[in-house]
Amino acid sequence: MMVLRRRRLAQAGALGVFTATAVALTGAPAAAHVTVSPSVTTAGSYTVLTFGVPHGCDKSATTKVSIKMPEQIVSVTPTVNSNWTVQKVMAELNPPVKDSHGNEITQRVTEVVYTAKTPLPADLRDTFELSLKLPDAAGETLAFPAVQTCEQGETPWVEMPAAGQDADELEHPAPTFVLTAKADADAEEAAVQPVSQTTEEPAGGTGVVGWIALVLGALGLVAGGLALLRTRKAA
Ligand SMILES: [Cu+2]
Repeated sequence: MMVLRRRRLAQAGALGVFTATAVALTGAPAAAHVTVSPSVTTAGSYTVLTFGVPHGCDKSATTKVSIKMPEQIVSVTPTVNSNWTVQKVMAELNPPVKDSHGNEITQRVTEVVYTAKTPLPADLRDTFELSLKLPDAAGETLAFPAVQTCEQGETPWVEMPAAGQDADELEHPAPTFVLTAKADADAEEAAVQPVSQTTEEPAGGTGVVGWIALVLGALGLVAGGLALLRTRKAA
């Protein structure tokens, strides 16, 4: 009796684990929305933003993706993608600003539009990379509202969470990320410094070994040369 009950309990436990895993796995697609992955998030630095389009509008293939730029971003260099044509939508900048080379910029990029040469099937993924300079506003959230147009319908990835709300609760969250402070980036970099670059050459360390190897190598050469000479003489 006791054994039977224990077996039932174990089976129930296993079933529980299986179900939890299944739910977690099935939940994954919902989280795979149009997102942005910055190469760096450091305020004021250059970065490459990768926008991923992991699925269509329900079962419909994607024909166009337009990505809006935050106000603070002035110029953008989109990466070409052979499946798509790319267009930059410009707007007047009033007043004009100066770029890092002192050149006057009178227009800013408000939107980047990728149009499919052949529609992207709903079960395939593609990515778009934009190179740009991040604004000097550490701690600020940058949002890139994107509209995904499909053969049937469209999906506006433009929702922003209310204060204190988790973006995961939104059905169509806008791609966003938070700018980080340069100090954090420097600290992070210092933390991952490879040992070899920071430490002094240990006394009697690898330098000496190097010298020995060199001398031995030279000796080997000389010996080899002598042997060659000897054989030639003998011949
Ligand atoms: Cu999704």
